[in-house]
Amino acid sequence: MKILITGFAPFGGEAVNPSWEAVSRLPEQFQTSKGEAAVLSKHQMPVSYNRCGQIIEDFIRRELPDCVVCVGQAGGRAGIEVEQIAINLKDAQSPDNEGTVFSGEPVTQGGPDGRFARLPVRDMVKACREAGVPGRVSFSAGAYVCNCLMYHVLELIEKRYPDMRGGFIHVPYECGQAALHDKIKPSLPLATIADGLLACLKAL
Ligand code: PCA
Repeated sequence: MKILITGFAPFGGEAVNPSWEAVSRLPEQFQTSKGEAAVLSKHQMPVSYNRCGQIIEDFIRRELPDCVVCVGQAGGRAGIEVEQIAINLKDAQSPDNEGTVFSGEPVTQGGPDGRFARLPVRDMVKACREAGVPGRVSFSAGAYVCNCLMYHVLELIEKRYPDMRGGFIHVPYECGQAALHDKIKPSLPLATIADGLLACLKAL
């Protein structure tokens, strides 16, 4: 099984993004819990509403993976959160890394309001927790760039790659990053975030 996995570049004044740091640490090859050989192809995504869709589309077209798993940072969340749904909305006060701000705009004009993940979200969360890493199913990926990327991936799958699976996982701050903030927010060690992600992927 070929898995295309992405993490994001740092944003919002942070020096690192734990999604990319954790994805970088994952082994390139492993066995799933069903004994299938899995190979990872890793890419870093820019925090850009306007470019993320085209970039993931190019990766998918070039690599034709069996599964696409995008990962992003959700500062303030306390564990690994496998997203159930992407919504057709771009709406956040913070600009992306290109200075773009959206308020109440659709990701795709005329698209459905929401698109469900095409991943075994509950099995993934179960595997994560059994590996000793806190996790849960999340019912909101927000309305910023992560949700936008997830919506694009699911739209591409629906329109062009019906046999492909795909979805999104949010991860918390990593401890070293959180330690730089004056206000204490939940965090996990980077190695633990990577362990949780790997457990999720083994459940695919
Ligand atoms: N998290 C942001 C965008 C990039 C990232 O890692 C989000 O949750 O939308």
